[in-house]
Amino acid sequence: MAEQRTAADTLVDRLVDWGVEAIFGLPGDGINGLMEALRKRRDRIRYVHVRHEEVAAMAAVGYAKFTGRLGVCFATSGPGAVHLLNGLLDAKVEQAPLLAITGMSYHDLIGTSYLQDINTDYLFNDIALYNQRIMGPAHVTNVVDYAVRTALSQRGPAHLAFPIDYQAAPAGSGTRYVRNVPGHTSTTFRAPVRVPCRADLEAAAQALAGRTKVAILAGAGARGAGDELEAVAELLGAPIVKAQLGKDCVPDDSPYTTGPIGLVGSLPSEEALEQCDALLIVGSTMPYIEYYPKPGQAVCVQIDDKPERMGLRHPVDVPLCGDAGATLAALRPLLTRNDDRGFLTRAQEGMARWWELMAERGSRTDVPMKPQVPAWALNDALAPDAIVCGDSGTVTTWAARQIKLRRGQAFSFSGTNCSMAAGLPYAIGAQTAYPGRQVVVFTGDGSLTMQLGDFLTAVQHDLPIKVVVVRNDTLGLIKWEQMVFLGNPEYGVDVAPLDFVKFAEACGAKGVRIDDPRRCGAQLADALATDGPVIVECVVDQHEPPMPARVRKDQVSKLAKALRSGTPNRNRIALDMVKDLLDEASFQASPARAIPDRAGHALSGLAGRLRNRADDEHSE
Ligand SMILES: Cc1ncc(C[n+]2csc(CCOP(=O)(O)OP(=O)(O)O)c2C)c(N)n1
Ligand SMILES: [Mg+2]
Repeated sequence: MAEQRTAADTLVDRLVDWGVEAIFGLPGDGINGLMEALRKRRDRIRYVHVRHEEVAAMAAVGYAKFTGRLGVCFATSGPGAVHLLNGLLDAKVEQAPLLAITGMSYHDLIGTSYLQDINTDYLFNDIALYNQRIMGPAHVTNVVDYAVRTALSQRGPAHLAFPIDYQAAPAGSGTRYVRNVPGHTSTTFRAPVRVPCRADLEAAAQALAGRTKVAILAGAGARGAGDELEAVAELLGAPIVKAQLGKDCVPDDSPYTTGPIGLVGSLPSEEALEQCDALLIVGSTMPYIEYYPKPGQAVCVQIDDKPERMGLRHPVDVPLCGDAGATLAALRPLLTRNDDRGFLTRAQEGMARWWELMAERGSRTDVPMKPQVPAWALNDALAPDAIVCGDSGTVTTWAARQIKLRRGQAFSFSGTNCSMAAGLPYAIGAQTAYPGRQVVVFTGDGSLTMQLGDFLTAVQHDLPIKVVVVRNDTLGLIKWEQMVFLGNPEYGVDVAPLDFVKFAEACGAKGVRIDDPRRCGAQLADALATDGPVIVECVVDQHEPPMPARVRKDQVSKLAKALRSGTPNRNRIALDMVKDLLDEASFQASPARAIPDRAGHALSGLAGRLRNRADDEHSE
């Protein structure tokens, strides 16, 4: 007897028709009907079995971010669906096209306190851009098509709740209303190419004409538009300041970029936005509003494909609603060349000094090793087409500043959603999409231990992901925020030390420990050249401060207050800061450049006293 086709078969076939090649999830009795359909199509759609449903959704986000295609995930009803939630939020905030499928109670037991009974469509109501409950086999194709189209066109999460009994029901069973004509919807999607009208482009060109200090702020929306961006930067003599989500829109060694901005930013980026008389924003709503030019300082042209985002962070004179690449290409011929190259030249000189400082911080030989050292060493170890997945924490700062991304390399992290533990899941998604590329996670010990079980996903699926974990035994970023933003002693941030090398080995993978800065480069290069998944544990100085490029007075006084009011290891922290200042005194891009010689002598004396006290502190 021919096998009966189910409604779940209809759903999975439709996903295959949409070109879906991979799906991330974890089974349960609420979704086993879908599992059977996946099993039967395992040669057409790759099922990646994760250890936690959040990772399934985050992996789908990573897949979407690095491919521009739809990411798909699933979970069982109740707790499985709840676990997916943060990944859906990530897709929404980070604007990644995602389809989530969740199981739901039997259609005629919904709302009866049945096993794992939660209305998953209600649960995702505040997050999903498209959110429907499948009402029977005849409903499946219609909602799958619309869900996929919505996720792709609005770049966000769509969700389908699939009652258990409907999943396994015969595909042709149930009622079909007469107007629901079979075959009336199709797998049609063509991404529009949006270009603003000629009048708007001319207005933008006019607004920028004659300006001699133009800065460009580029974000995630500028990814893939790097050539156009650099061509416009050349015409306008404009430095490109990059929001961290746009780190790979132009390479870090482009002569036009001043690198990152915000708390994790560079001094030349800060100066460019502080001094510019015109601002061209391309695909960015970078959230650190205090780093934008002051309202009224600069004429502003903003390119974004979402009109509601115009003027979100900075007043806009000419909004250009369109795609970054196409809009820049249409704008370029209308622009007047800025022959005054002073602003760009000064930014380039500033960047040369900034890279000297980054090299100094990245090559220090102190023990414990400085966290900047492994980040800097990655520059020699990364493959030309490496994909780097970052994470939330002080690690964001080291990745933003020390990793000098080259043309052909890609980077992302959970930026605006700023979720911890996105790095490994994003890498699972990226490596699934690109089995032949080097995929590297740069993460913290807090983040990695949040989803550590999913290192096994990499092992199980032969995903040769390299996890570089910065081990400082603390939730470093929060420790510094408590002190520098609030003036409070650190509290509740210790992370119990874990031997990641043993953990990797227990998983059947390779583990490498790096604690000697002099051997860091060679060890990292070896680890990245090893076959299969690897965890590289970098043991670092937990007291190294992730200071902004320019330190404000109130930050110093808050920190002093925190140290006075009982922060553990306060002498060690103070010693690290004083030593950093002394080491960097001759670097123009360092905050230490402003310290007069006489104060330098006093600081050396202070360092000696702090060292004694720190030793006592250690033996207390
Ligand atoms: C899911 C989630 N929980 C909490 C936070 C707040 N948070 C941001 S960074 C961070 C610490 C990260 O620690 P770790 O991974 O060890 O990196 P480090 O700061 O030490 O470099 C925390 C708790 C968050 N962003 N996301
Ligand atoms: Mg940490």
